[in-house]
Order: sequence, then structure tokens, then C-alpha cells
Amino acid sequence: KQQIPCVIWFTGLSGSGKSTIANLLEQYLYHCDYHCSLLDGDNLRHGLNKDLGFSESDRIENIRRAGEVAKLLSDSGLMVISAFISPFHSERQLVRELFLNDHFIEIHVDASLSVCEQRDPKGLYVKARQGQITNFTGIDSIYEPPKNPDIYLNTDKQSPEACLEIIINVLNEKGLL
Ligand code: GGZ
Repeated sequence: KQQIPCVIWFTGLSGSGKSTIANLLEQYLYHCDYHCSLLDGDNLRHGLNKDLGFSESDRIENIRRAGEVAKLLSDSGLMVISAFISPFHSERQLVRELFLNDHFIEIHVDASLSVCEQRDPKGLYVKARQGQITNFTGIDSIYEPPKNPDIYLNTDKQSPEACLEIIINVLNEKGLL
């Protein structure tokens, strides 16, 4: 199957739904016979980025490495899906610059902080509120929302399945599927 190497880059708060939607997208692409690779904070932080924490400089390095890995994978012909908070404009911009114009699709998975805190699947927001975790995005570490994402999703209102449909439509429009 003709396949255009690209990266589909999810950004958003912890608990916004990045990983859920990224996983749905991976399954969808797999069933359509595309070769893809999913990178996320969890899997990189257990291996390649084991040495990094959540200070500003460590997050910058985390995203720099993630971008370089995404580039290597896409150069080898894969569609890359990535799900990192990637809180800073400048690092997302640096990653975008590694790719041809239309081959970097930035998806802002927006959700209000209160909804993310209600979901709190790992209990991390509670710990952050209690001061047991510091530098937590949205609590005591900043998140800079994309000003002009390729795709904007709001999971306060949209289901993961609805989000997937929006993404597939845009990828089709851009000629990536
Ligand atoms: C944010 C943290 C923190 C702090 C641990 N701040 O919801 P999760 O659990 O599964 O995903 C979050 C993940 C964030 O890693 P990233 O590599 O995506 O972050 S970044 O792009 O900002 O470098 C969360 C967990 O790690 N986690 N401590 N202090 N998220």
C-alpha cells in the first residue's frame, strides 16, 4: 500500500485523552494495512528517556529526543503517532521543522483541567494537589496550547470515537491516507 511517511503529533494535558485516541488511531491504521509506530511519554520514559524527569529542561530534552526518534521512524517509512504532553510551543515547533510541511500533523487534545482532574486515571492530580508531586502540568508547570493546530479536539464534549473520525477525515483531506 502506498504510504506517506508522516508524524501525527498529539499534545495535551495528562488525562486529556491523548493516549486513548492515539491507540484508537493506531488500531484503525493497522486494520487498514498501514505500517505505523506509536511513541508515548510512558514508553520512552521507561527506556530511552529514563534519565529525564519533569523539570523544564528535562521536558525540552524529552521532546527533542522524541522528535528525533519520530524522524528516524518516519524516514524508514512508517507513519508515526506520538502522544506526549509536549507543553511548550518552541519544542513542538522544532519537531515540526524536522518534517516536510504537510507531514507533521499537530493535534491539540484539549480538555479542561477540571475534567482531567476528575478522570485522574493514575491518581497523579491528587498527588500534585497534595504536593507529593511537583512540576505537574496544569498545576505547577505550564502548558502552552497550540495557537494553530492542524486538528483541534475537545474531549470534554467529544468521544474518543468521534475524535478518531475527525482525524481520519483530515488525514484523508491531506492525502495522507
Ligand atoms: C506531567 C507527569 C508528571 C508531571 C508524571 N507532569 O497521564 P500520564 O501520567 O500517563 O502521562 C503523563 C506522563 C507525561 O510524560 P510526557 O513525556 O508526555 O511529558 S512531557 O511531554 O511534558 O515531557 C503522566 C506522567 O508522565 N507524569 N509526572 N510532573 N505528567
